[in-house]
Amino acid sequence: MTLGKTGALALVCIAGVVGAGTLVARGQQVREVSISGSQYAFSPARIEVQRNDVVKVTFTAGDMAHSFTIDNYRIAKRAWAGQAVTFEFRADQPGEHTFYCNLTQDDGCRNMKGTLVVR
Ligand SMILES: [Cu+2]
Repeated sequence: MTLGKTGALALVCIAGVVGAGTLVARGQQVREVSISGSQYAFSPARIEVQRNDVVKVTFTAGDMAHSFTIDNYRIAKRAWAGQAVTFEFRADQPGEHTFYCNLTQDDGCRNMKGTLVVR
């Protein structure tokens, strides 16, 4: 087999996977969302996405370390004061999901709550 034939076969394989929708589903959107946590509150406190969107979150902590936690999605990301953390997840569970700060060193963090709406 020549190198040229190998290359052509590889291309066919990649095209097949994409066509089957296993790698990148048709109509899938990447939603970029910026959220900040400061003074015991998230801003914005409500995020709406479409089901199966890939949600790319940039979470920034302001005054002190905070976390962005969603139990149903097994997400728990901590950002240090003045720093940001970026992560992605696929919004495959419809409904309303509470996000909160799970850090325990400060009582005020218990009041940090927001809602992720997956339509
Ligand atoms: Cu906090």
